[in-house]
Amino acid sequence: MKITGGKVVVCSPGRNFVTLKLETEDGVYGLGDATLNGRELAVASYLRDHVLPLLEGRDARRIEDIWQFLYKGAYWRRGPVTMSAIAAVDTALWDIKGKTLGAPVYQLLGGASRDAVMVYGHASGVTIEATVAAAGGFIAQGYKAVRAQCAVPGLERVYGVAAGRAYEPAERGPLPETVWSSERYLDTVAPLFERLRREFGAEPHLLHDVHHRLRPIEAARLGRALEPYRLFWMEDPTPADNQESFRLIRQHTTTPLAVGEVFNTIHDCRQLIQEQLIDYIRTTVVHAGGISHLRRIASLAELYQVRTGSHGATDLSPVCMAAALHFDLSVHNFGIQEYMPHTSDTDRVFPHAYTFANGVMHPGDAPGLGVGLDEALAATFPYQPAYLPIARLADGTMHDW
Ligand code: EZ4
Ligand code: CO
Repeated sequence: MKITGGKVVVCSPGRNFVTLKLETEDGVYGLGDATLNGRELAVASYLRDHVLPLLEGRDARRIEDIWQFLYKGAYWRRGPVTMSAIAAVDTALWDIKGKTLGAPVYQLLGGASRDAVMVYGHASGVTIEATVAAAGGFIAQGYKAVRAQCAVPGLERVYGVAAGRAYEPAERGPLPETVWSSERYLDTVAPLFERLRREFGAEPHLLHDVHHRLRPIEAARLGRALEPYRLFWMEDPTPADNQESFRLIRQHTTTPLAVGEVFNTIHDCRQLIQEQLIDYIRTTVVHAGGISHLRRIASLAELYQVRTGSHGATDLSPVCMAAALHFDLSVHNFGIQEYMPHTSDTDRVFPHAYTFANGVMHPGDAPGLGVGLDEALAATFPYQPAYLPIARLADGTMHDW
């Protein structure tokens, strides 16, 4: 079954998405998400100018061989642009295989290991009480797990806290700049979780995202302060460029640690997993080489009792969300899946079979991924430059994400 060609669709139904559509000689097509938030067009060009010409005429059934061909054959390995492009091809090929065999992708991955996929929602607020109210809204909708982020007194804007509208990581227009203070932030987190536990008791899972903002010793102190509130995880406590940083955090706290949304290969987390420095690995389909590579990461993690917790913010398109859900349902050491609903325009551009009810999701049983792409509608939402905010300290020093 030869690949006859493909196209890269860039659209912005509320936010930017890059989607690969691979076509085969018998008319079956597959979709893959290639969205790299704030750097979208680099991946679009990588696919259009460098990958699609190499795929024409290849057998779409040979998923593993095409993955190795794109990874080893490029000479220039790894990196978010390369690995997002490979991910899009891999995801599209799994979609094609499922459609060809008349099976949902999770059945090809070994079948369901559970009935459905537990997800967590994002609660935030400008005060602790507003954050508690937002978390209550999720729990009332049946969510079993909620991430909570709160504004910090004295800081004008804090990433992850919705500014009166749905939380969206990127912003259109000029590059947003924010001022950060780890000292002020550190004073706010434990009181928030103390209040959340008082309100909701022991039952709901509570999560928190540090967004790589702390130094290891600060993160260790935060993890320790949060121990009484039994978090499901503390996410991205410090940048993981140096994987050994996590050893210091680990020595000081039993709060579970999650990391990996910015990782793009197994090599970024090999030490973290093998030395059991983390509890959850958050790499996802689109940024880490697709379903094939994510399964390798999960298999390594399984040996060390590390579970998965895939990234699932709105900058991952419904195509990635569907792929993640097939992965989550099938992989044995699944932990949790992040879920932020897309805008209704995005849902109309990408009609999908996956569903949410009572705090869990299911990818559905449509053949392949179970996601479509309305190209005519997508064309009415042209690309709009948008960026994640940056953070500087009060004296102007650029700060870590
Ligand atoms: O910053 O998706 O856990 N979720 C997050 C997200 C990420 C964005 C980056 O594009 O941290 O908000
Ligand atoms: Co995060």
